[in-house]
Amino acid sequence: MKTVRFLMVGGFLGAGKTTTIAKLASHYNAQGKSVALVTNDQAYDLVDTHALRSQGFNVGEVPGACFCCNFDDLVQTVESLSDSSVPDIVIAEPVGSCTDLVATVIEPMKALLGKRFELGPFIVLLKPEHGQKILGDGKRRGFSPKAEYIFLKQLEEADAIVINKVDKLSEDQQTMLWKSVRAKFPDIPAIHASAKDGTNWEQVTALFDQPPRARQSMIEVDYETYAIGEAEMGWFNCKLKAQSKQKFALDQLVLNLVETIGGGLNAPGCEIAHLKVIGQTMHDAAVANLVNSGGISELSLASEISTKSAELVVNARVAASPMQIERAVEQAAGKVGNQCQVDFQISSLQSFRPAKPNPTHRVPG
Ligand SMILES: Nc1nc2c(ncn2[C@@H]2O[C@H](COP(=O)(O)OP(=O)(O)OP(=O)(O)O)[C@@H](O)[C@H]2O)c(=O)[nH]1
Ligand SMILES: [Mg+2]
Repeated sequence: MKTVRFLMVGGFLGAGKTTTIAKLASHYNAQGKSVALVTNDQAYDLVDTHALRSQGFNVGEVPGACFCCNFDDLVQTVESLSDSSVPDIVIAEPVGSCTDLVATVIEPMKALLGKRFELGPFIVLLKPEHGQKILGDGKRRGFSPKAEYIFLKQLEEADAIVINKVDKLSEDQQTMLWKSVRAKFPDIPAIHASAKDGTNWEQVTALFDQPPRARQSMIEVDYETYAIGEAEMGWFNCKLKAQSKQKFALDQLVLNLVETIGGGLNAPGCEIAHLKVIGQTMHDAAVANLVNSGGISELSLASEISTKSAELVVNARVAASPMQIERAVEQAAGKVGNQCQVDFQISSLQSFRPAKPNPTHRVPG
């Protein structure tokens, strides 16, 4: 039986996991290897799944709970991806607010499925937009200490840390993050890279080619703190049908929506972790993102088309109440609809705060 290499790419909400996974998949495809991807979320209707499929990738989805709490679904999804032809590599993206993934996903995979899957290293991306606040001088805070706890635990369990988005960091910012990572996690290899422009990409792929680090023990995680930190995040997903008598530019519409929703959430103590909108027609897709409060909304996938109708999906993870996010989305739909002469119909609305993590398996520390 063929052994499948299983890779998981960690990192906080908006760190660049989906971007990295797409780039890795293209890299392996170019080497003649077949790749299957697995996305994951606490909710349904995932922008990432649509975005990766629109780029032609073979994607399985584990919705409704994170990998650690839904381990059996992860295994089933990976198995179903191999139904027609077994991929050489499976790359999985866990939920960006999860931690303790080595003890609850990687080690159980090894123990239960080690004959069929060759586990790769657990590489965690450092999100600089929040890393600078959390690892910096402590003055510019975004999240509460309990949510920051998750950010730091994610890095602590990494086999290697990739400080991502180096293309948008000044030399000083790079140095600051580098020194903080070295001081806080002296034993974990780290590199700077950009999943977007490919800076240090060879080093990134070399990391993923390594075997996992031999571990003496698992990290310690206080599940009470973890649960409170995760529940600080309001989770909101919905679908929108956009229709107009005249053609509208799809890229501009999704960008406008993200900017306007972000503007509506610009309140003290209300930090955006990741707000993303995908707009799709039969053949094209556009994705807009905002990864921190006060940041700049940007297009991560451009469609370059105009259309009279599109299906949109909004995924928002924000340190705010689910009601606040829902109101901001509804108001933004009204405002952007008026500006662009587009009629929006909202459906499949899901909003909640994540429940306390309850892993299916956890190997003892
Ligand atoms: N400038 C820059 N932007 C990046 C880079 N990597 C990712 N991004 C952008 O960061 C945003 C979030 O990227 P994603 O890949 O969706 O992040 P993610 O970690 O998958 O986010 P979640 O699934 O919500 O946890 C998008 O706008 C990306 O274009 C990078 O290396 N440089
Ligand atoms: Mg993602």
